[in-house]
Amino acid sequence: MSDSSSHNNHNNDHHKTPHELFDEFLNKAKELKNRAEALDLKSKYLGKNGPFSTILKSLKDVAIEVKKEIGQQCNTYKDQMELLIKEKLEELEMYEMNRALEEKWIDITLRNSNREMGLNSAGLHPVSIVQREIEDIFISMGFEVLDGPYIEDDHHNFTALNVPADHPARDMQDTFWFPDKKHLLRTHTSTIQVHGMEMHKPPFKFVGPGKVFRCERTDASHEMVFHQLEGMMVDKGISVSHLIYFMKTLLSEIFRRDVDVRLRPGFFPFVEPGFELDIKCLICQGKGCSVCKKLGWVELLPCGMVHPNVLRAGKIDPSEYQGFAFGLGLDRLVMMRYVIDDIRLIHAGDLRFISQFKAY
Ligand code: FA5
Repeated sequence: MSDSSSHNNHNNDHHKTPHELFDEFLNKAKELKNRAEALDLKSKYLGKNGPFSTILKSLKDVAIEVKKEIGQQCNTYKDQMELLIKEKLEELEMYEMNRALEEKWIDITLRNSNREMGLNSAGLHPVSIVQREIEDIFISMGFEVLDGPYIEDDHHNFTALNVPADHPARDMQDTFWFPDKKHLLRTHTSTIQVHGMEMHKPPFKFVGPGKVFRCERTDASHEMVFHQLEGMMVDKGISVSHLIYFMKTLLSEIFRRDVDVRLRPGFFPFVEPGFELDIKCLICQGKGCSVCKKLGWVELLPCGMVHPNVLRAGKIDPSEYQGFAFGLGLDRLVMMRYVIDDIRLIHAGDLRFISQFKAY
């Protein structure tokens, strides 16, 4: 079909006058959308095999006057067409350049929204996602968020937390000591309790998230560098029921569904009474696996009522003020929430793994 129509066109071209061809050219020139089309039109009408060349070639055998007249006519049209195409090309070049500028225009004052830069939740590390959510939950309940240093002294990591020198509880957490034997990498975020009491007079309530360091053998649920989130509330008349209320709120906000937990006595020198809050392992649904060490339960949220000695070390009178504290295992919580069966995956730094996590 297209073959036969082009054939017809060709035949028709043969009989068209230079004026008709020029008219036709002008009409087509109006429709030109880009430079490629303009160049195409040029070669069709002005090229060696174009209709004007064909007419000029066919003038060989006609009378000299006719030859002159038609030849002149053709050349005038050709010159005009040449000029018109030149102008059209310039015009289209400007238009294309402006359009490209508009399309590729970059507003350098805009904030970068590149996901891979980690600037929105799709690019955040799962520990950061959960940490921020917990911070928001506690901020909404009037808590402050505090920070503390990784390098601590004996006082902040142990003594002020009712763990005097030579106390056997120092061996509960294997410590990375500095060669001066005075400084260490904090083994828990409970150091932030001590800083918090230095900074604030009661009543106060804060959370303190961060990295902690222990010289431990790694396995599916243990890392040497991991994350905890400390919490402390001190006021008049604080009791275990406050503690349980805040822990329940935290877990229901984080999991947004019923999860089985159990509270059992736990020993930590800085709390009395002390509790271990375990969550039924969500990796094996309590059947027993490498994460829960075949127990069906995962230690997640140790907590208790702040020991009077800790309050005293923080210059707070325990007969006037009471408090509760907790030290959430943040990586374990991340594992339970996203059903990750090995803590080492969380910290291996493989972006293919890390970039899968989104906030709820
Ligand atoms: C403590 O570190 C206490 N400071 C917590 C505390 C704070 C108790 C305030 C009472 C009041 P523990 O050593 O059990 O406790 O660690 C707390 C949590 O951190 C554990 O329940 C667990 O979830 C997590 N955790 C402990 N060791 C590791 C590890 N090697 N790798 C990953 N997570 C760990």
